[in-house]
Amino acid sequence: MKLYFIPFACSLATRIAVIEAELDADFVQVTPDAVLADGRPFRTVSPMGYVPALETEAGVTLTEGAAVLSYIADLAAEGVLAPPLVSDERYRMTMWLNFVATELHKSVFAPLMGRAAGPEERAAAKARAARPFAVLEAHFTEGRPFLVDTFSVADAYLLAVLNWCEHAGVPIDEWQAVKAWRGAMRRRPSVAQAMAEEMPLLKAA
Ligand SMILES: N[C@@H](CCC(=O)N[C@@H](CS)C(=O)NCC(=O)O)C(=O)O
Repeated sequence: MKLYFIPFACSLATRIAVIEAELDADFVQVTPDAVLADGRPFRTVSPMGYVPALETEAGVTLTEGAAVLSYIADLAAEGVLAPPLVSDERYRMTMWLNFVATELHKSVFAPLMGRAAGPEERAAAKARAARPFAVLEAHFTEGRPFLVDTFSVADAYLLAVLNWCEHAGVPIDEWQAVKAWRGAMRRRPSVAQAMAEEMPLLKAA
């Protein structure tokens, strides 16, 4: 399995998942020119040009973090990266994957991470943080260590996105339970290892 990534992008979640579940994967870094080592444009793998993207030797190609992470979760032993299939908790994990993708990643962080958005769009994106962060704050204030009952790929995705708060100017200090959860998650061995592996790549990029 090949996993296409950019250091400290949302694709960090796939590295956390692979480490957590002790799976085998070749991580392929997508460089800013988006041309792969064999000369193919990355868009031949991922039509939007986005990471994460997954390719298997059996010919499966997937994009969209929620789908890629669900696929990886199903490769792992049951209960390691996701609740059992067809359980209520499994649907809750899917709910959270979509929540992170739409309400946080694209709605709040995407306009704040690049340079394309002007001041008005940036201000609107920051304002949109209040509602989803309040939902997370309520969830973690109740003392829950994870988004669902056990660690899952949804936690990995949320952590990858929350890592961007400082760079994006999203004031995580306003949501202390979310900040504390991020700190605890960063101490989880799979997360610490994934971040340590990508940090030198980020610095070199
Ligand atoms: N809809 C995609 C979005 C993924 C996405 O935005 N990926 C970013 C990194 S976090 C990316 O690849 N950006 C590269 C680019 O915009 O060229 C998903 O949910 O996976």
